[in-house]
Amino acid sequence: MDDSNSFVVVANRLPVDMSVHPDGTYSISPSPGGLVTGLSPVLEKHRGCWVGWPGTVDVAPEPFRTETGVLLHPVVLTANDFEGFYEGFSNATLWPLFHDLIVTPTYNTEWWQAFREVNLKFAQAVSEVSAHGATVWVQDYQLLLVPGILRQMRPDLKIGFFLHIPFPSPDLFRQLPWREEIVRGMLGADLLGFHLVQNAENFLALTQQVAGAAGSHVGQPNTLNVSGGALVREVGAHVTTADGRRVGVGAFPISIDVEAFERASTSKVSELLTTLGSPDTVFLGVDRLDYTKGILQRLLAFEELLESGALDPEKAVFLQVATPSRERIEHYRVSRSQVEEAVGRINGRFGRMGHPVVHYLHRSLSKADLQVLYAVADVMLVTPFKDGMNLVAKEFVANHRDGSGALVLSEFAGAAVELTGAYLCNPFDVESIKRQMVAAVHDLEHNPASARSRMITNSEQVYTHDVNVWANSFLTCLADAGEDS
Ligand code: GDG
Repeated sequence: MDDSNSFVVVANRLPVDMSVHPDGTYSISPSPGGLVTGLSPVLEKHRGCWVGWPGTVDVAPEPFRTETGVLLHPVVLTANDFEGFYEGFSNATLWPLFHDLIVTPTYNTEWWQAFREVNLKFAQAVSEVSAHGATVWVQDYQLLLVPGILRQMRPDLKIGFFLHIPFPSPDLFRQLPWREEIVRGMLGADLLGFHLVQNAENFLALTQQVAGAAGSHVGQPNTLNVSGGALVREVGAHVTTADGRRVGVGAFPISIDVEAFERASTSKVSELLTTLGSPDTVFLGVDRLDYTKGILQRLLAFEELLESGALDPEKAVFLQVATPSRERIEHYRVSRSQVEEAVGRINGRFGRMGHPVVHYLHRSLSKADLQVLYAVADVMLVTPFKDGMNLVAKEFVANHRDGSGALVLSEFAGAAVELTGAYLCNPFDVESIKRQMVAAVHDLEHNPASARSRMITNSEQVYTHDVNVWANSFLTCLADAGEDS
């Protein structure tokens, strides 16, 4: 037991993937994802402790420090925990519900039991490693009950919670059979952070409807005064709980670590361009292979533009990186086969030997390789049906600080609030994606000053609102939060 940590982050996953080999030894490699991208720099700065699951069932390594000084404290999950808590309740109930029912959520009581038990396990692990009066930052939808459990176990802790995915409208959330317990769990925190003002407002409206029904006395929240993208120094609103605690509620749009940004080498960029046949226009998509990300729709848009002759298959290529994700869940398997069928069909129709029009990778790339893709791309396509923020959009923008390139962005991505120089599209409408792809290509070719000014607007936003602004704003508000009303 190590109870000396004064800054503890707890997230479902550790920032590493562990694999167990047949001889019982294991190896550990970094694992990509939005949460890791956002939190790693913060923990490195605080030399903090990260509590989470290492990605294997029934076994976990002893706690260890990473090269950058972060103490990783693994939580052991069983195969049953993994199925009920992770694949079930987290990813087949909460994920679709919080992403506005893009697929239908499943409500299953056994999954809910597993979710409660595993949240208890995480809270116990945090309680063991946290020093008296420590600051604990709980991350994301898998751990919605942890703030409430921790508050009971360790009233001395300062507890913050940040939700990385959207918070749905109260009308949707109220479908959840266990809604009161979830809201009460969240209200165990001193400060609740969301990406967008809209998410925070949804939560505030809900506490009045649901937590009131559960016996909490919910005060009238102040007006939210934090606008998306603004430097947040004050919490916008408060909720007063039954036991008289004030819980801060605010919008803290996450961002990327621009300090760690390294430009791809020019030789690698031109090497890749040559490999691709030196096309005039490179379109790029980079996503976890998730049905919320709208990968199929953007491929269809590309196909229709080739079909109509608006794009020339000799002059345009589409690169799509789809990182494997949640592969045992049915909706993810369906989504993958639809994407791969479309890739095959488009190449069959418009490619020629040695010259596919769509280059598709279903694996995880190194950060350095990803930078090369961002640098090569003329038009980045980020077209989720719904996304809390979307860091890929911000990474592309950071790579084009010189004003080159263009970003086609879904109006339903949180990032759309800040990246006002993007070509906004409605991802449910293939015509809208097509229109914005064509507009972006047109501006790059015929109206470069306008394209450049749009990208400069985007990159200025990202460079002045990086991940440090996000973390410092949240942690400053957390330090002030939690006083009795
Ligand atoms: C959730 C929310 C929110 C992807 N493929 C590779 C790779 N990545 C990295 C990207 C980016 C991150 O993963 C993905 O972040 P996103 O924000 O785009 O999406 P989610 O994973 O869904 O993240 C999201 C985020 O949390 C943070 O709050 O923005 O809305 O859904 O950093 O670069 N990295 C490497 N190889 C890959 O193949 N190295």
